[in-house]
Amino acid sequence: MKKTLKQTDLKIYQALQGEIKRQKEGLELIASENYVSKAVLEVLGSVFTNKYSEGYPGRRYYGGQEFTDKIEKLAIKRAKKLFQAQYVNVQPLSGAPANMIAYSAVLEPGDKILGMDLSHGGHLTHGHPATLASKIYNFISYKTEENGEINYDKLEKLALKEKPKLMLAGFSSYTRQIKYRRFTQIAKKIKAISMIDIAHIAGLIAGKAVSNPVPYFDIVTTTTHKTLRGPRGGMILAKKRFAQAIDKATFPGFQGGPHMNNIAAKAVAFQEALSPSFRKYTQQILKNAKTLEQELKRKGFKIIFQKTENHMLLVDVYNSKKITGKQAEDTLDKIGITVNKNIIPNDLRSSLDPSGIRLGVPAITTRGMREKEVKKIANWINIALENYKDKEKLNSLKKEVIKLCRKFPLPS
Ligand code: DSN
Repeated sequence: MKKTLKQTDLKIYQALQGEIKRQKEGLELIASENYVSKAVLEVLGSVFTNKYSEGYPGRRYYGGQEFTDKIEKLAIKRAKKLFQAQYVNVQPLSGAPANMIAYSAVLEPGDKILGMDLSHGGHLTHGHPATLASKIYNFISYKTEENGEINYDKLEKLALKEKPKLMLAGFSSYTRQIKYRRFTQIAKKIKAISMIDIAHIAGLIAGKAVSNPVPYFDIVTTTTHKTLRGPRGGMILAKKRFAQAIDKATFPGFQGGPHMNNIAAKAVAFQEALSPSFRKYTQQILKNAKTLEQELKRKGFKIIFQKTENHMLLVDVYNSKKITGKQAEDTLDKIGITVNKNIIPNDLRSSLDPSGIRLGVPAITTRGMREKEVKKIANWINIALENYKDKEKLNSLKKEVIKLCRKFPLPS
C-alpha cells in the first residue's frame, strides 16, 4: 500500500502544513514571490524529477528522453512566443546561475562588466563583492540620481571611460522603467555586449503591462518564479548568434543535468502566461502597486525612486517613520504581512538592519485583491509601524489580516 508523507515523515508533513497555513492566512508582500497554479505544482511534484537529461532535445547523453525532449521543446517554443525571442535556454536552475552562465558564455575572466549598484536597486550577481562573479570579473557600477532615474548621459560617459565588455541593465529593487533603446545604444557605441536581467519584471513583460526589452538586448536573463508566476527557476533569452555559446556555457560549462520537473513546470507556466487572463493580471499588478504607493505617500512614507512603474515599492521607513527596516519587517511579520528589509541608495545603515523595506503586490494580486484591499493593507502597515510596541493593536491587526485572507483563497 502506498504511504503518505504524513505516515513516512511526520516532521516534514507538519512543516508543510504549517507553511500552507502561513501562506493561506498571511499577506505576501515580498516583491519576488508569488503563488503558482495547481497545474504548475502538479508537474513540479511529478516523475519528471526522476530523469537525467544532460544535453539538449535530440542530442542527450542518456537514453529515455522521449517525453523530456517534448517538454523542453514546448517550454522553449512557448517562451519564444511570450518574449519574441530568437533563442531560449530553459535549463538554468535559477536567476543567479543564469547570470553566471551568461557572463561565462561571452566573457573571459578579468573582463569588465558595468552593472547597477546593489543599493541603487541592482542584484548581488550584478557585481557585489561577496559574489563569485565579482571574483572572476571586473565589475564597475552605476547609480541612480536623486530623482530616482538613471542619468543616461552620465552612464554614457562612464561607459566611454571604462569601456566594459558587457553592459548590464536590470534590478531587484528598482521601481522605475529602463530606457532600453538608450541603454543599448550606449552599449553599441562602445561595442559592448548588452545584457538585461528581467527577473523581477518578466511577468509584466509577458503580460504586456511593460514594454519588452528582448528585441533590444543581446542577452536577457530571468527567473521564472516572480511576476511570471512559474516554478523557481531560470532562463536565458538571446539573439541567435549567442545560441551555441550559451548552450555550451550552460551544459557542460556550468551545470549538469537540468531539472526536468522544473522545465515541465516552466512550460505549463508559460502557457498560462500566454492567456488573456494573464494580461489582465499584470495590468492589475500595476494598478495595485500604484495604489499602494499613493496610500503610503499619503500616510507620510518616503518612497525611494519617487514612484513605482512596476510591481514593487522601496520605502524608506527609517527616515519617515523612525523604525528600522528590520524592526518593520519583524513588526509586519507579527500581523501576518510578509515583507523584506532592504537597503536604500546611500544607506547609512547596515544591510542586516537597513533603512528600507521592499513591498510588492504580485502575490496578493494573484489572490484577486484589488485597489480596495490594497488601501486596507496600506492602512494596516501604517498603523502597525506607528504602533510597533503596542501588542494589543498588533494582535487585532493580525485578526483583520486573517479575515481578509480567508476571502481570497490561493489559486486552485
Ligand atoms: N531574492 C530575489 C529577490 O527577492 O529579488 C532576487 O535574488
